[in-house]
This record gives sequence, C-alpha cells and structure tokens, in this order.
Amino acid sequence: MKNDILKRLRYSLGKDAGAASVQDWRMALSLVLRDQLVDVWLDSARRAEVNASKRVYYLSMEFLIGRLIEDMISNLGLDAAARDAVEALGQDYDMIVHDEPDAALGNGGLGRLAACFMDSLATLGIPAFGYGIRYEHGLFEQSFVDGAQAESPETWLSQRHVWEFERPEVQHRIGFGGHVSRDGGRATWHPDNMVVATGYDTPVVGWQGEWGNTLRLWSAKPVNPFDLESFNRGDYLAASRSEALARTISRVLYPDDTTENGKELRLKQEYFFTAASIMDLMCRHMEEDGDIRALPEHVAIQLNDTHPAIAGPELVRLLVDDHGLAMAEAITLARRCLAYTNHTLLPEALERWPEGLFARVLPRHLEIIREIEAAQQAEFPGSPHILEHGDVCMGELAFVMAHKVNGVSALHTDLVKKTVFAELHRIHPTRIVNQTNGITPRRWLHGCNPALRDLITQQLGDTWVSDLEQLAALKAKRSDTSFIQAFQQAKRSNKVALSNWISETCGVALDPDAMFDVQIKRIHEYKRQLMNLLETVALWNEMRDDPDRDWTPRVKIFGGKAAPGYVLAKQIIHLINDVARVVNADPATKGRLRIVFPPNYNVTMAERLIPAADLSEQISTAGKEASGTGNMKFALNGALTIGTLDGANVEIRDHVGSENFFLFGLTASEVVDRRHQHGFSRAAIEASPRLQRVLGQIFEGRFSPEDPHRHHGLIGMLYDHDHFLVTCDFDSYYDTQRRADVVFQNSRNWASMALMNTASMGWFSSDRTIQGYARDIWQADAPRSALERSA
Ligand code: F58
Repeated sequence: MKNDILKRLRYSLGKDAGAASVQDWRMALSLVLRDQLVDVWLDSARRAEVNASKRVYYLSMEFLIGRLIEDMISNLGLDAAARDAVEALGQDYDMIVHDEPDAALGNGGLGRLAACFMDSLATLGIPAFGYGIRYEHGLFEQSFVDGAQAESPETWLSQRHVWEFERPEVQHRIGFGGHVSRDGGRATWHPDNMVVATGYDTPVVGWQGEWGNTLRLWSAKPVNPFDLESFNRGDYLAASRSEALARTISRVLYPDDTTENGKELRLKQEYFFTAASIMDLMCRHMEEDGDIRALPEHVAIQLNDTHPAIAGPELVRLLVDDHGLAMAEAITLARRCLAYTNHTLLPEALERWPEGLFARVLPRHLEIIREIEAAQQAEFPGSPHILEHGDVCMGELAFVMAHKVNGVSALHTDLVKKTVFAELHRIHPTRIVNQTNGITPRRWLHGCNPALRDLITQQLGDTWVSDLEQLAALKAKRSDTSFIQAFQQAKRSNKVALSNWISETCGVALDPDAMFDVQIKRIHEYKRQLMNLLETVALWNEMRDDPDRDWTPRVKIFGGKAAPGYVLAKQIIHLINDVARVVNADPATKGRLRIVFPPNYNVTMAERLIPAADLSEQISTAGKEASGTGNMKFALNGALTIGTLDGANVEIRDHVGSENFFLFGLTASEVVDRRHQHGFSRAAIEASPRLQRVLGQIFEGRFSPEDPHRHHGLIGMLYDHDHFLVTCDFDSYYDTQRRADVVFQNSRNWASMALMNTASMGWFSSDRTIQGYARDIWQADAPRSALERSA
C-alpha cells in the first residue's frame, strides 16, 4: 500500500513525496482505495446485468454524504493497513483522513437518510443506483457575526472530488419550455431550450466490500460550449451566456427546508435530474431487455419526497410519445414502477407549482398531468384534485402515480392517512405503508465511535456491524460492574475528546464530568430550540438563586443552520448566542452551566458530538417531526433521550423501555385540541412564574444590553402566535430536565440506562428499513448470500 500511495502521488498527482501537502497525501491514499473498490464495483454491475436483477433507483434531490474516506477504509477492512502505510511514509494519518471536505449535498434528515440508504443497499447486495444532482456548491457555510448567522458559499469541489468517475459519454439532453405539436394522435414536444446532463459516478461499496452500487450525480452543461460568433465579435459575455445559464441549474443546493421558494430554478432542477435519471434507466432497460412493457419487472423507482414527482409524467411522456403506448396503459405501467416517500406534514413544505409556471417550463408535462387527473377522476369520481386553485399539487400527483406511498415512522404514517392524504387513503386503502427510518451502523457507531465499537466487538465479535439486532445481547451486561465501567470509560473518553475540540474551536473550557446535553438539527420553530434555551435560562436563574444546592453540572450544546430566508429561525440563533455570552461569563455558575454553539454544523461535526452526548434533545411539538434520525444516532451511542411522543421517538421509547427515556409534553392529539383553546399561550405563561421571569429577562434586554429590543419579536410571538406550543410544554419540560439531573447524579445507574439504549437500538439499522422497502414496495431481492449474512 505504501508503494501504491507513492505511485499515485507521483503518477496521478504529479508530486514527489518531498513536495506533497496533506491534501496531496489524502488524495493519493484515496485513489489507492478507489482502485481497490473498482473490481467489486464493476463485478457487481456485471452480476446485476447477467442475472437480469430488478434494480432499485433512488431519486433524491439530496445526498448528504459527508466524508467518504473513512467509510471506504473500514468497509474494505483496511483500517490497519492504511494507517500503517501512511505512518511508514512519515505522515500523520488522522490529519490526512480529516482533511477531506464534507460533501454537503443536502439540507438535513431527508438527504442524510438517502446516504444511509445507499450504504444499506450496498451492504445488503441489492442492485441500486442513487440519482441526484452534482451541485457545485452544497449547503452554505455558517459563521456567526456578533452572534448572528452569516452565510457563505460552500466549495467542496474546489479540491478535486477524488471518489468520482466523470462519464462524459453518459449524456442526456433535457428540454425546457417551447410548445407541443400534434401529428394525428401523436404529440411532439419542441423545447426551446436544452441543456445536457452529464453523469458523475461514485462507487458505493457495502460492508466488507462484497457489493458495490453507483451514486450517479448529474451536472448541467450547455449543448454548445459557447457562441463562437459573439466571441469573434469580442462580445465575451454574450459568448458564454448559454453556458452560464445551463450551469446555473446544477450550481447550488436549495438551502431552504421550510418553504418552496426560488420557484422557477427549483422546478428546473427537479425536472433536470429526474428526466436525466428516467432516460438513463430507460436506456439501460432497452439495452438489456428490449421490451418496454417489461419495465416494472426490472425497475423500482423510489421518489424521495415530491421533489422528483415529475418522474410520473416524464415516464408517461416517454412511453406515449416515444414508445407509442396508449395513455391509459402508460399510466398503469408507470405506476407499477413508482413509489413515493412522504417526509413532512407541514403544509408550507408540501410542493405546489403555479400552473402558469408549469405551462411555461414543461408544457407537455402539464398536458399529461391533465390526462392523469382526468383518468383518476373518471375512475374515482370526487378524488382529490392534482390541479387545484391554479396550482399543480405535487403530493397528489406523486400519490396518484405511485403504487405505494410510505411514511417514515409509525406515528407519521398514521397522520399521513388521517390528514394530508385522508381522502386518497379512503380511495386507495392499501397504498399507504409505513417504513420507519433507520441509520447505518457503519457510520453511526462503527465509524464515529471507536471506543464503544471496540468494547462491543470484544464482547460480541464483529458480526453486529451488519446485523445490529445482535446488540440485544448486551442487555445481559446491565448489572455487570466491570462492563458498565468500561462502557462509562468509553463515553468519558469521547467527552474528553469533544471538550478538547470545543476548547480549540470555541474557546470554551468544558468539564467532561458535566452532563453533555445536545440538540443538533436544522433550526426550526417546530423543533423548539427556543424551548431548550428558555429552560437553560430558567436553570441559570435557579442556580444563581440557590447556589448551595447540589446542582448537576450541565453543558448545553447546540448545533444547526437556519434557512437563509427564515427570519425567526435566525433570531433563535442570535438569542442562543446572546444567552451563551452572558451565562458563560457569569462567575456564579462557572463550572455548573455552559452553553456552546459551534458554527457550521455538518455530518462531520455530528460524528464528533453524538458519541460524546449524555442527553439527546428530541423535543419537537408532537405531530410535527415526521421521524427524526438524529434521535436514533444518539440512542445507539448510549445517550438518553429527553423527548416528546413525536415521530420515531415513540418507537425508540417502545424499544429502549419507558424507564430509560425522559418523556414529557402534550401528545399529537392534545396539541390539536390545545390550539383550539382561545388564548392558550397567555394562559400557560400566566400559570408559570418561572417562564414569566425568563421571558421578562429576555424582553428587557438582559442578554442583549447593546440592543435591548433585539428579541422582542420572538417573545411577542410566544404570547400571541405560539403555534408550536413552547409555552404549553415548558413546565413539563423543565420538570423532566430536573428529573434527568437527579438520575445523572447516580452515574452507575445512568450508565446502565444508557447501555439499555445502545442494546435496544438494533431495529433502527437502515438495513432493516431497506429490507422493509425491498419486501413491501420494490419486490427486489438481495442475492442470497447477502440476505443470509444479514439474517
Ligand atoms: C426530514 N425532512 C424530516 N426535509 O423533517 C425528518 O423528520 C425525517 O426524519 C427526515 O426527513 C427523513 O425522513 C427533511 O429533511 C428537507 O430537508 C427538505 C429539503 C428540501 C425542501 C423541503 C424540506
């Protein structure tokens, strides 16, 4: 390996060892690893073709993959070899693997889920392609300027992305706009604008390197590189206009996880990657099989939310306009290939496009949507409309064009049936199914938590990594003193490492024996970071009032980005930073309370924070968080959860036991009832002197003396429009936190509760989730050996 690295350094990067930077060493090592992936990857592709296997196509606007180097090393079982080789070359191994920038091609849970699914598909040996966009700029970088969020562009591609293979020969022309002509019954779309989608392939090799799938990301290029005539005239801007326009499509990840704005570009991005993917898989099918009517036997297309919902009309368009099928047959055939995952009930996040915009950008698709609508109404009169109030409703479109629709946790699926798709569910009672989310244990335990991984492997051997339910055997160790001590020791070493990192990056010293209480996720009103902060201020007050009490020392850790246009979320960030500044400077609570908010939360930061957490904050308003997946990562790594009965928290609590979970707050149905009570938030505030005091302090500028009015908007909102019931759940949350304080003081008992969490989380492996999709939705089997291994 050492020689291979030197060879790559010299012949692929053109450097000699004396002149190589950390980045050069990292790239040389990565290229050596990539070479080792290629054989299994190509072999897997060949086996899928020879066996005419059904392939899964996972269409997602987002793949939040983070760094790949450590995944690749450990999936290939090369941890020791890679370290030895790099050290033999006199280089710092940890520095080199930490040099890789995060591929942040996603906003949050939905994108990270797609990445976990790619890992599980490969580990289970299910032939699959992930299809998405190769954004030039991923999720923006966050910094804090005087406590306020500032955004700057992310530039992951400024260094070469070493894992990918550019495929200049894989190209599809994608049209926009124009008009539709008719010749007899046959329609032809004449777009007035074209771009080319070019594929870039990243191999995704599963655990122990037995199977490899492809993540194919599309980049937009112009049809003609530039306009030579304008160039020769000296008009250089005009010469490159078409190139700039084409490239805009894959330029930036849409950074808003609240509303669907930036309309036209976003719609074009969605159509761009969906059409390229559908054309790509159709070409593959026609080459391999040749019978278009056999498509559903060979193809399962999963739509990750409605973002690729245009896949339905696009598939129908190709079947009718290019392959000559009748409309009714095309719709039925397309439906047999398609399935749709819903990730949200929030009305503002359900996509609707103005018909006028659609007519302008995708005129033929709008006609086809009208036909789909007519067919649905003819068969099921009174069915909810796809075209409504001048909008194209993408949720209804995705539902009608899918043979299965799934929610992402038991509670969420139940609410999907009762709310957003109640009427469609009545008409199609077997279409909605549940597939509770999961997380890959390779990254979220084996990779990120070596201390705990080694302890578990000492006990169980290493087969748990691809069969996570084996962790249940650890339950027997809950009263085993020496095992519990080792378990505590693993957590403590992670907390020491995190403390060192926080001291370097934030300049705040932490006590590793304090309770590390962590809330990391996108900043959103429904996720209630604000409630966590109000509770922190209340705790600070009480510590100051009663300094002699035996307080449990706490470190409150926040992490997360706010969508740039989401004003309230940005105000919450500012308030957290303002409170942190005052509390951290207070000698009265020194050593007992600390607040840290490291900027630019991303996958890599999650990998540092999660193994070091004692308490996991999963405190969304019940009924609002579809599932959550961070909640699973924390529990798997031995944190206790403080949480509401929301999303997958419900199932986590069922698995780990109610005695090992700090439950508080209103239930989803109580939330609905409470909202109907006039003046509910003022009543809740009046009933809570503790909360009144905190709100008063913030309102008076106690934490922002330089700008005392800064947080008036937020506090006013709590009095008058507390849509997410922060005020109603506050007291119950505060009391539950104090109960957690008491439990934490008995560290042995806390550790055995934490162990019960780790030991009970096997079911939340994304391997289980993917097996559920394969069985209930895709009818796609893994080759025997992979299934046996995971059984
Ligand atoms: C998340 N959705 C859910 N959307 O909020 C979370 O509960 C769930 O666990 C996760 O999906 C996986 O199922 C989410 O992350 C987005 O980020 C969208 C990005 C594009 C705009 C609309 C929101």
